[in-house]
Amino acid sequence: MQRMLKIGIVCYPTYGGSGVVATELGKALADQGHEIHFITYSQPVRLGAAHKRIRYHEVNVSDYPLFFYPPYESVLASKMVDVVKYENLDLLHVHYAIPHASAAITAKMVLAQEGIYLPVITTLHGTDITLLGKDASFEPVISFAINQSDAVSAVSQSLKNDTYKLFGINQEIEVIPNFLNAEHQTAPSSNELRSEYALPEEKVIVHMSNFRPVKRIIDVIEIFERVHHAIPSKLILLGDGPERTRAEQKCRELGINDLVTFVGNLKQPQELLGIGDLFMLPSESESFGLAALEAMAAGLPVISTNTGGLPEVNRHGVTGMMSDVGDVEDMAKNCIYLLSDEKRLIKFKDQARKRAEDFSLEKILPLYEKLYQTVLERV
Ligand code: GMT
Repeated sequence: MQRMLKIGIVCYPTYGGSGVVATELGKALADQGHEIHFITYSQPVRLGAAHKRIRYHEVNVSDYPLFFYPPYESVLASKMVDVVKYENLDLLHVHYAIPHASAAITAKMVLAQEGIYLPVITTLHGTDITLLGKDASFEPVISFAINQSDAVSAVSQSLKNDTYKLFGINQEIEVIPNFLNAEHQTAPSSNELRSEYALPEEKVIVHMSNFRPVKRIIDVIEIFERVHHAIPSKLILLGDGPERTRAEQKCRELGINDLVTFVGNLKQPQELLGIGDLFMLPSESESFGLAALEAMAAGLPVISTNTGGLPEVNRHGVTGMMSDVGDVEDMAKNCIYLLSDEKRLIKFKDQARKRAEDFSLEKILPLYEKLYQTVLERV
């Protein structure tokens, strides 16, 4: 019989793929019978309703006049030590290298002094490697934290390759892809909701992200500007972030603001994804592309770039189409190709939905549980 574990999960609680994956993983593990302790600075957005096997431990950094930079990493490590000791955790699973993996390694060393062995599992999500990895000021600490972890996973083969390329790693890295939660697997689409955003003869194009520069939101708008002349359509933008104002200005400048809805952040985006016909993700870099997977599960073919882990999710000519980063002409051409032929669009929608099943919770969850068991068997 499988042993039920007490697991600490550390993640960014905000909107963003790594926090979503960590939270959904914790919820799924709790459903399996494990006891989950989230350790973060605020309640993870996807945590939702209370669960009898989920606890949440908030990390509070006190405001002290001497601090120019609040010492979050030290407080986080101390909190980890406290929760591991007093809740008798079996292991810590940290998502994102900086500062979670490095704080976990500090906690591990503190606990070792007291004779407590703390296994640390680190999951790499993307920009902790692809963007921060290029910044020499982080490199020694990221390499150390990865090498000192008891097990490391990356969300795609591409991210695994980048990690070996950018850091001095002597650790085995296991690829465990992103997965879909139960709501995404069952979300129905609604004609009534669709009619609030578009006329029956219009197509609905959707983009969802945290509007960071890496998402190239201006490309989304430039592509849509080309598409709507050929295909009557509307653009729905889900999410929020630093590029939103620039994106709004761009829509006004192009005179398409009536065709574009900025919805903002949604805790449960699947209902709106479900009314779409096509999803756009023209990212500069993307280690996996959870948003694309969530869209595919809702039956939206994906027009994306061919960067990072995207080709491991989106199949060119099957579940969507891919282009080089910045090639807005090609992406607009691909959108028109898919939207202009109803039979072709339906075929792509079915294929996208089918491909998303490869990343179901049932398929991916056991990979994490196996990783935990492997680490614990070494004790
Ligand atoms: O994409 C973001 O900006 C958020 C970022 C994060 O770290 O939360 O997402 C990363 O992790 C996701 C979950 O593993 C991946 O699906 C995203 O592709 C990845 N983002 C990038 O690589 C830019």
